[in-house]
Amino acid sequence: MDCLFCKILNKEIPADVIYEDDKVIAFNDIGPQAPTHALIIPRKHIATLNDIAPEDTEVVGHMVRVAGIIAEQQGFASDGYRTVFNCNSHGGQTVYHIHLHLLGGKPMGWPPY
Ligand code: DGP
Repeated sequence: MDCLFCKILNKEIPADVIYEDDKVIAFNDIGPQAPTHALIIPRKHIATLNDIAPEDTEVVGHMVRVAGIIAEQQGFASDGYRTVFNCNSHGGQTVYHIHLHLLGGKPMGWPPY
């Protein structure tokens, strides 16, 4: 399967990995939009949010929990942070392996466009 994030998972492409366990890994985004901009991805290839199956809900919940763990580790949990899932073209998704963006370390505005 020609998936960039599967290649990162398989260590075929290098990445700055900041967290990993049996279900997910997290690494720094190549084009950071905040002092911390990490991507949390499941080890299972799931192309988009529309492809989440009933048996995937545990890992998706775990991705959100890992965002909080990283925020604590990086020291901005209490100040706050932004998490984003982009889905398909209107959502701005460019890599078709679901990923949770974690952005922190500065105040962020809303709406995000
Ligand atoms: P999205 O637009 O939501 O699909 O986000 C994809 C993100 O992936 C985007 O913020 C840039 C990041 N990205 C793309 N290619 C690479 C790469 O090779 N390495 C890393 N670390 N991040 C990448």
